[in-house]
Amino acid sequence: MLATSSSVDPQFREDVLRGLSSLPRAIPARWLYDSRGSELFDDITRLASYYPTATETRLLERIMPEVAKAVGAGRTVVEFGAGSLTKTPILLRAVDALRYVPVDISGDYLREAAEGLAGEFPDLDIHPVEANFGEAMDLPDSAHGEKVLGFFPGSTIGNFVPWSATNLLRHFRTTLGTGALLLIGMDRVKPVERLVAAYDEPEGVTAAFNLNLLDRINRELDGTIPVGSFVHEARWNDIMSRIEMHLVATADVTFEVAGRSFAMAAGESIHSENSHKYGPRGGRLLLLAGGWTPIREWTDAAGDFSLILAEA
Ligand code: AVI
Repeated sequence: MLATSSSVDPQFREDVLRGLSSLPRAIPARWLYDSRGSELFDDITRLASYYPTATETRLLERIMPEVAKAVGAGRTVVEFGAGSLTKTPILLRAVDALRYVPVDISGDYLREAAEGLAGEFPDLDIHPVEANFGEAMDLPDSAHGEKVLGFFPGSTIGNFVPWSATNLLRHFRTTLGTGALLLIGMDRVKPVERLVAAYDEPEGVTAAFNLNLLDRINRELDGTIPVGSFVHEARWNDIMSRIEMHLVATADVTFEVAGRSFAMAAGESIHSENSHKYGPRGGRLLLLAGGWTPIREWTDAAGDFSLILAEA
């Protein structure tokens, strides 16, 4: 069924039309996450080849006594992009959080996260905030200042190009206030074969996640993109230190989106996501550039993933 024009996010329409008209063609990664995309991303996190989720969860479990010591008890935990129901409880329990403020653009997702945690933490004051965490925002008073711990796991920072990643970190700083702490997950640079295998696995879930963007465009923007004439590709861009996801046309194609016509030649692609990978010093420098002073960094034994604690 076609979405009515009133139910389509005008920003989606604008980003897609601009992205398909520019060269190289690129659409911001946030549009990968409609409800189907979010389900597929959940499936990705359970794939054996997608190491970040399991590695970060194990690392969090291991370092929690040290984090708790560094952070102290009774904090308000503010999670940007709520909420990983596997990772969040580990942190809340270890730091004996008083208050939990999940921030997400999706109200449905927030309600689910809040309900999921309420049973497990009956004494925790849960205060969801429906907002775009990409912008500075007003949070409840308890979520500002020295007793606050921001949490940004999952290497989501990697999906932002460095100039926008530093802007994001500055917004976190403004939102959380001087003296706040931030615990942030960053995926590390590693051999290309492992990186590519994590983003293009034999099960084809990441391919489905990427191709779903074209289905979404067809559904919501009255598109006629021949989805069967596109394939998913994960490319390592060494100079930019990032995995890129592309949707590559396998034949010359023409199609319409929102009443506009487009043509792509075989081999041309639509760039749909960046996932930056950081070395130890690069990750800490990014934090410094965003106004945060790194205090500690922990990595798993293989050096695949790191969690950094920083102070505003
Ligand atoms: C959400 N984000 C951190 C994931 C990543 O690894 O960049 C998104 C993803 N894209 C493909 N697989 C996972």
